[in-house]
Amino acid sequence: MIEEKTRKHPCYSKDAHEYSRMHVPVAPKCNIQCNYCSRKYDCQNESRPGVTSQILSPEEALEKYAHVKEKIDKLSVLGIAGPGDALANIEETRKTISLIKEYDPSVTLCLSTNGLLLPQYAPLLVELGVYHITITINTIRPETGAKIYKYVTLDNKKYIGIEAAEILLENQLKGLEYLSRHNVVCKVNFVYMKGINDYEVKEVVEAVSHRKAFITNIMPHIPTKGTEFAHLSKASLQEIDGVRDECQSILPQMYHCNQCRADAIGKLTGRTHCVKKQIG
Ligand code: CLF
Ligand code: SF4
Repeated sequence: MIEEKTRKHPCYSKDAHEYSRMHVPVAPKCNIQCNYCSRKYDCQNESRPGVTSQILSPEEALEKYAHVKEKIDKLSVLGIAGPGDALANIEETRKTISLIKEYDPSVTLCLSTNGLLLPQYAPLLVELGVYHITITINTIRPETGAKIYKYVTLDNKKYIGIEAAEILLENQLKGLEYLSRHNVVCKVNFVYMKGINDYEVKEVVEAVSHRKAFITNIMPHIPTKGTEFAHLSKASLQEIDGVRDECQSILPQMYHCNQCRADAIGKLTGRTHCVKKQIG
């Protein structure tokens, strides 16, 4: 059943291009601050910067899903990808999933998260039947994490620096291990930031491969005005493809990510950021 769902998931299977995914923007809050993210926009761990999504309540999300399901043929996936973190808004996420699953039991449920709350909520996600989960892991080195994350908030306490990065990393890896053990098909996103984590791609792909991730999605950081990392230069399309090619022998790579917004609907429109023919 999960294999069949993966086969029809347009992000996880390059051949599933005739299938559509629909995001519902029900998760506005976030519990960390990435230095490449402006809170004015959607979560950059799955989104292009510079776009914002109107927040929906779980009931509105159901209404929209029902409407779209009528109109779009082969809508296979319902995803929650922000605009903040799906798990930092667990009540809204849980309710949305429950309502939509009740309405359409055949739907494939998907979400993306920074992973901070996975140790707490991974069992709930498994119970809810979410078998496709994306975790963004940008480094496995706490000293690099301290450069990427301004702070991490957990149990009403704010952490900074190496301590914050260690907490986030530990939870991401623990979460990935738990989900893999429970047959969840995990994708790991990596935001490739020149001069920050560009020499760490392989070690991240290796670390998540050991923990049974299904695929990695190496995405270019898109510099955003008003963020700490606005000054970083953007990797070229060829550079990103080159890194993906290098990592192919470790784990399958995604070559067709659209870096969607939190309210994206429809088929993946092809390679928005890369020009080379898809080989993943
Ligand atoms: Fe959405 Fe993400 Fe699920 Fe896909 S997107 S939560 S896995 S249903 Fe897909 Fe969009 Fe790339 Fe994400 S193209 S940004 S990888
Ligand atoms: Fe922004 Fe997403 Fe990072 Fe939260 S996890 S700070 S929404 S990029």
